[in-house]
Amino acid sequence: MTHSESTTFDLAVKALDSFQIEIPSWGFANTGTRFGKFVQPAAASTIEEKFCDAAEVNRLTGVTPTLALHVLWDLPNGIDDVPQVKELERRFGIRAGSINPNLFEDQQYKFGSLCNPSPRIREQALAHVLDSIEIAKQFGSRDLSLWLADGSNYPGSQSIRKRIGWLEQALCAAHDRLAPSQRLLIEYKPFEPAFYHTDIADWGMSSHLCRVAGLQARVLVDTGHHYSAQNIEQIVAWLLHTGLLGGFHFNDRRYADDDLTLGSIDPYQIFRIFHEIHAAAADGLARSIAFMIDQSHNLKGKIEATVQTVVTAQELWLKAALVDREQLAVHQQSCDLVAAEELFRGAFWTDVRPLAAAWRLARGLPADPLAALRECGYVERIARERENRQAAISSYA
Ligand code: AFD
Ligand code: MN
Ligand code: MN
Repeated sequence: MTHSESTTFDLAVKALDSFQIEIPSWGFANTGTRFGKFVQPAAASTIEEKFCDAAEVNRLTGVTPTLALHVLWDLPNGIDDVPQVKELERRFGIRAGSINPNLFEDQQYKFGSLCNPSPRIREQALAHVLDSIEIAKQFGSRDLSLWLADGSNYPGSQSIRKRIGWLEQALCAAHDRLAPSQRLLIEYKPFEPAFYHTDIADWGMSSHLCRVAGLQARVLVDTGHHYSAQNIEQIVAWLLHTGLLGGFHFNDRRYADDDLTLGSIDPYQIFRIFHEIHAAAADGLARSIAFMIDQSHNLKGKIEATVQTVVTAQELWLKAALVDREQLAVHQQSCDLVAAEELFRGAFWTDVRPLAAAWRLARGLPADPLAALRECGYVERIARERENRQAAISSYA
């Protein structure tokens, strides 16, 4: 199909109408690195403030209706906090999204959680996962998003194969507790905080664990969880081909799991990932893929960085949608390398900001969400309110 002006806009509308991305509650809170944190007056410190900030991002962008929750940080009392959060869902028009158990902060997890040599600690970790699944059921959340920090720091200090067996048992038990509509997303990460081996280090291990756990388990690809030379879009193509791609935690990185804002270092990589998804969707493959942001905004303003990330993700998604895949297939088949590459890169070089702005106006949204955030004074207002609240609290402390 040739890409006339109207066809391009039709393509843009179709692509942007189909795009949603989940924002993380922890992206609004003060976070840091192991060298400390720089607190921000506008940072959210309560689940209510996180929902409020998420609602502002969704008001500006229109594509972030769900908020990923971290059980320990957002629901400190576990399932007992669900009614309060359901009230926040209603009040702010934002739904609870994926539910993230916390298997890495408790002191008992020093030598692992689901892979800990102690059966008692493994049982407690599994109990937390099962509680998190119940919380997900009460919210009607589809995805239980599991990340383990489990691993070891020194060769010979742990049995890697025993830990695989313990992990398989735990994930089977967790999978058996899922509701029919739920999924277990198994995230992999080759390094940090364990520095010799991590128990779920790559997409192959995660894929194996999905197959062992059951048909509702899927792989979660965190774009920051790869060695610098890894071809992530190739991993994505394999997971699409095998039907194991559950979703993404998007961020960018220069060195490691830096949790920088998506597209800030290598936008072309995200474009290439999105191209694989558009192409697979055209083949009826890419269903129910969860797009989620997983970033820590240590230096940038939390809400500004989140809006910037959402806008960048939309633009890269739209750029990838503009690839003329039929013509590309012709060049690929004939091995016309430069023609294929020039067509592919041509879509990436396209400035889609006018198209995205037109789509936003057609949907009753600000043409430039970042500018709208700056103009509306939301950040300044909540910074004053939250600073005053902190001052009031500390005056009683
Ligand atoms: C850290 C981990 C992982 C996890 C996230 C939220 O590296 O990406 O998904 O925390 O728990 O970034
Ligand atoms: Mn992640
Ligand atoms: Mn991470």
